[in-house]
Amino acid sequence: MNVRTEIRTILFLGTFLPIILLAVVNSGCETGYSNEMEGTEDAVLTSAPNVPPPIIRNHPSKVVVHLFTKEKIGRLADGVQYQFWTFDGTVPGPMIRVREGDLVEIHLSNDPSDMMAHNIDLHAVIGPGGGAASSVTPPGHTSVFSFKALHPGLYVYHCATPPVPMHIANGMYGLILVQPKEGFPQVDKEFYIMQSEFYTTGEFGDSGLQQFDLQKALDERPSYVVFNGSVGSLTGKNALTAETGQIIRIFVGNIGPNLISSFHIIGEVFDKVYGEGGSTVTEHDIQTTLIPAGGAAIVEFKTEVPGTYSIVDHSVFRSFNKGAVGQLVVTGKGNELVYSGKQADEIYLGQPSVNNTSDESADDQIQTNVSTQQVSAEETGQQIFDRTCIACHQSNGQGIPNVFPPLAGSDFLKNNQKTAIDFVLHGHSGTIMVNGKAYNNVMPPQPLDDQQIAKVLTFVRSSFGNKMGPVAQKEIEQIRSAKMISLNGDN
Ligand code: HEC
Ligand SMILES: [Cu+2]
Repeated sequence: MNVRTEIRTILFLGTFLPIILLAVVNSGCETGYSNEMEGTEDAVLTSAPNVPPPIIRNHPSKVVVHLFTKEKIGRLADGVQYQFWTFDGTVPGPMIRVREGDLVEIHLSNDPSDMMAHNIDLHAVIGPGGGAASSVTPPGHTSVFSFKALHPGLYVYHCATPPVPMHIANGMYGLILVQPKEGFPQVDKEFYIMQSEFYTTGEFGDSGLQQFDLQKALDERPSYVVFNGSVGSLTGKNALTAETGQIIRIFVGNIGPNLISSFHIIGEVFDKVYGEGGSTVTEHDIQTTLIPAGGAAIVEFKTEVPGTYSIVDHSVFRSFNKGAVGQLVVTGKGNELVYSGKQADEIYLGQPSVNNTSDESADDQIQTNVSTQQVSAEETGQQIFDRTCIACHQSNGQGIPNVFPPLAGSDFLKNNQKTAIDFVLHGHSGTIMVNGKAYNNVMPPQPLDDQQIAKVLTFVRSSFGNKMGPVAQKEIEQIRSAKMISLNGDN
């Protein structure tokens, strides 16, 4: 190239390059995107709670998705195993992300060691069985089919080989996101959560390898309701993390197989919800969003205040007793205008007229209170137990595993007579050990007078197989007055 052509090139580029660039940028803004199919790429697959990165192409491509099925024993909870049937060896299976208009080619391989044939039904597919009809794959085979991602949104995929409910119940599901061609607004973090149930022969927490229980599945009575395939998959060291001031987007799926999820994050409000996983924001300022079985939702919110936020199905027995709880740990500087933190802790002695108090000197008590006291004078320890303790410690004092400690055969009760009185009088929160198991929950103070407490503890100590001596009313009085003094001292 001689000097003259060089100058000409520079001149040419100098004049025309900005115009060319402008044209490209403009076409991007006006028509947005090309509809021409261009190139081939392998899909990035991620296991929960990770989400594949946003797709920044402005044209459709052919996207190849390699999945395999594998039957394997895995952890359902601490000490509890289950014979899972999986996509890619995980429950849920990997998250797939494609772009609206893409031609998606699915390669489904079934591990040679599997016992069953498997296939895949993607709810984003328009075609028989959502692809299931074309992907029945015996062990040691691979099936291939393709589909065009016509509808943007978040979709469930699952195995649909007969018996379909069993393949789903055993763990064969995941999410596929068809990103709208204009993309999603940028956020700081994206997560993938999928809720599901497990129907095991044992009850929640029963250790060892658990079998699928068909009757419980038919009765829609799961032993486990979990996020991301197991109890604890999103808590403790597995908790999701974020910093204050970040915008979080969660892609949430619910496969069921039976239950609807009332998805909620305790202490957050969803700024945006893409209802039922559709391509548009349908709601703002939402506390709890319903996710049908075989459906999804996209939620977005901004973190403002540091702390640990529980992610739950607000059908709360599932969360507190069956495993459906995760955590989002937010660190960083908080905004005290948004949330003050605890500003006071003062003693409250109750309304004299409604509190079932034992204060004998208060002779101006209203009629109902007097009658309560009259009833209580005749009440037996068993009746007091049935009225107050039974809700948590259960009818035979057996408690509820991991939630309410047993009173039947409790070594704690046996070794800590004074502490037991203190629990009933003042309640207790924090970790205690009962028969080698840790409990970390809250027992509220019980609204009973000294005589009632003596009766109920005497009953508990001599029932449910317990063989401990009676508790005298005097002992209760001592502990109550000791505590009163210390409280007065505090003031
Ligand atoms: C609202 C639920 C609830 C009620 C009602 C309740 N408890 Fe408890 N109780 C608990 C919890 C939870 C613990 C464990 C506390 C912890 O983790 O700090 C506990 C612990 C205890 C313990 C010590 C641990 C053990 O297993 O030995 C005793 C004793 C006890 N409760 C007795 C009673 C008696 C008696 C009553 C009725 C007068 C009663 N509780 C009512 C929830 C309850
Ligand atoms: Cu299957």
